[in-house]
Amino acid sequence: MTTTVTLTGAGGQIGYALLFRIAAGDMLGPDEKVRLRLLEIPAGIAAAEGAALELQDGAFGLLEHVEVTDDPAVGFDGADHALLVGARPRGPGMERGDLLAANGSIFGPQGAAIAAHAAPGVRVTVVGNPANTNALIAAAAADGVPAERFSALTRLDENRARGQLAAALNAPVADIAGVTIWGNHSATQFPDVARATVAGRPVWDALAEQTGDVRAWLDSTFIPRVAKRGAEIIQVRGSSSVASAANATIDHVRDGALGTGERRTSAAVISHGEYGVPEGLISSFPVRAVDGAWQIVEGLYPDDWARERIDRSVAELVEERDAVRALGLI
Ligand code: NAX
Repeated sequence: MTTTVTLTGAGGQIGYALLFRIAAGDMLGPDEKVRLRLLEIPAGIAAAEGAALELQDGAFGLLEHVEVTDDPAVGFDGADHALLVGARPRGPGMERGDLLAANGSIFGPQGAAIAAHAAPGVRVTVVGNPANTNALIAAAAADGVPAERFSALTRLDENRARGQLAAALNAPVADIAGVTIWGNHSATQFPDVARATVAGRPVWDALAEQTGDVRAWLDSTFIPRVAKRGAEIIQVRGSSSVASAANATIDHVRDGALGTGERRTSAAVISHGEYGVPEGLISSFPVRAVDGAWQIVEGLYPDDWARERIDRSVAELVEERDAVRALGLI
């Protein structure tokens, strides 16, 4: 079997970090051959072509073919997985409305091209920001492709949260499970540890021993650190998160494709009203992946303290949806 993977923004930083891991089999497994389609805008074509040369030099046994194009019809042709990484960053003086409009003009046509050219079972992962709303725009434009096939990345936030818990509890990160990211991939997100465990024991109990007042620690230290980690990376590294973002994308797509079993993770997927999140929003939830499809895990009722924080992030998603609706983008 050969899987066709389309990557937009393939000439960018995350693209460069992703391509070699996909070719090495980290995303779809060590037995799955891959055909790569690198979709860029004209300004990014040379960088994508350079990456394609290096892919050839990697002599990856699983990599069957690489195509570089600036034509979405060619880029999405036969795509089984579309990774939408390329996006328009916020420029100086750009208002939020301008940013949403600029990205709408990318993700709308890409959604339409996916509907027209991708494989019938295509699965779409949106990384480019604002990721949730870009996914909403792409899904709305992809006539005939169920919105359930679209997801946006909040796995980086979950991985960051697990990393912070591991550090706080002085435990191996592999022992931390069951963290949920709710809402928007933005500073309003709510990283929820209420049902998280460390080596099978409730994280909450371990944190209580460590911090005394768990909620105070979450509010003052943990939540802002996770939610603003992107800014921290920029400040320390002088450049945005790249390898960790690519790693989370690999984790997300691999889980979606190969399944999670009983393990829960987080992804932004379409709401059917679960947990009171308005229907039709692409919001982050606790999820599992079964038979190639994301399923929201129900029954993990948040308490009032968590509810308030989830509602705040969901309210931001409603605002973003209303803004793109007013712009005629959905
Ligand atoms: P770069 O600016 O390095 O690369 C973006 C690439 O996309 C450029 O090569 C550009 O030419 C290309 N591009 C722009 N419009 C395109 C279009 N219409 N079709 C195809 N390609 C197009 O950014 P990079 O650091 O790679 O980040 C990519 C996106 O990921 C950004 O929007 C960034 O905000 C977002 N992120 C999302 C994260 C998440 O967790 N959801 C975390 C990391 C990252 O911040």
